[in-house]
Amino acid sequence: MAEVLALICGVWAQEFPDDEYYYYDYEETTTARPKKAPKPKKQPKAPKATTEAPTTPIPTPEKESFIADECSYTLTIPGRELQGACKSMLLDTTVHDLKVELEVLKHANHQLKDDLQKYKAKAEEISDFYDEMQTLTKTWKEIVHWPNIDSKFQPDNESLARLVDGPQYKDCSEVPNKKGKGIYKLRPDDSPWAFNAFCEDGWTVIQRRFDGSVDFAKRWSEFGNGFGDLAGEFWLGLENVHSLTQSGKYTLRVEVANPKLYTAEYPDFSVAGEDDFYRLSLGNMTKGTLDGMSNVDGQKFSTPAYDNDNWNQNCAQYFASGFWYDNCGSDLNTRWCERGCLRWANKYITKSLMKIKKN
Ligand SMILES: [Ca+2]
Repeated sequence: MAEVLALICGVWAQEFPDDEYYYYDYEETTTARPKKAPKPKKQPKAPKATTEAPTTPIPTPEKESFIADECSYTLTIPGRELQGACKSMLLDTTVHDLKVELEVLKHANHQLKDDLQKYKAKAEEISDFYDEMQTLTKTWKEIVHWPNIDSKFQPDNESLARLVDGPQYKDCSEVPNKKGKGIYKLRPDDSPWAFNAFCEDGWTVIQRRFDGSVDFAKRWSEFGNGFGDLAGEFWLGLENVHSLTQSGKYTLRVEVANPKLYTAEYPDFSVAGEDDFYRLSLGNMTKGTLDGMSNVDGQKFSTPAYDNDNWNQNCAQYFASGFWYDNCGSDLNTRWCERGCLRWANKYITKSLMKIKKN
C-alpha cells in the first residue's frame, strides 16, 4: 500500500506542480494511513515479454469533484479516499482586487448619495421657481386682461357718480373718493367758469376714444370748448385743460390699446392759452412703455383751418383731425375705425385715454 501511495504522490506532483499559485496539504480519511510515507521510487521497467502480467496494477486516481473555487479536492483510489485542500495566492489577489473594487463602489455610492441630495435640492428650487412663475403669470394675466382694459376705457354708466350739481372742486385730485370714477363739477383757481369733467382715481380725463361713437372731425372752436359725452367718448376742451394747468405743472398719462396696452407719462404737462395756439408743454416721458408725444413738446395745436405743424402740408387736414403735430406722427383725434386708425408712435390703435393729475 505504501508503494501505491508513493506512486500516487508522484503522479499528483506531476499534475499539480508546486508553483507560485498552489500548495497542497493532504489528509487521509482512512484509518490505514502508514506511519511514514516512503519516498516515491522509480517505476520498474515493464518486462519486455508481453506474455508476463504486471506484478502490481497501478490504480488511477480519479478526480471526483472540484468544489467551489478549485481549492478543495476529493480523490478516491481503491481502498482509500484522500481529500486535498489548497490555498490560492491567485484567489488572494482576486479577493484583494474585489475588496479594492468594493471600496471604489462604496465611494461611488457615497458620491451618488451626495449627487442625489443635490438633485433633490435642485428639484425643490425648480419647484419654487415654477410656483413663482405661476404667480407671475397670474399677475400678468390680470394686468393684461382685455375686458378690464375695456372697462378702463369704457365707463360703466350705471355705476358712475354724477355730481355735476354738487360741490365744485379745483380738480379731480380734490374729489373725496379718489378711488371712484364719475363726473364732477370743477372750477380751477382763477377760472371764470366751472365745467364738468370725468374723474378717475384722482386723475382728470381730458380725452377718451374706444368705439367711434363721437365724430372728432371738429373745428378750432370745438377743440377749444370741448365736445362729446363725458360718460363715453369726449374731448374735454383746450380752454378747460389750459384753465387746469395754469395753476401748476401736471402729469399727463396716456393709455392706448390695440388691444395690447401701452402707456406713457409726461411730468411737465401744460397747455398755453388760445393766444399762443394752445401750445403744448410736455417734457420727456418718465414712465410708460411707448413714447408717442415727446417729439411734439412745444408744438402749437393744429386743426384743418390752423396749420401749425412742421410738415410742408397740413396734417390736421390730411387726417381730418385736431392735434399737436410735428410731421404728423401720433394722432389720437383722427377718424376712428375698428381695425385701428388712431396712431400712437408706430402703432395703430383702437382705444385711447388721456388724463392729467397735478404734481
Ligand atoms: Ca404744415
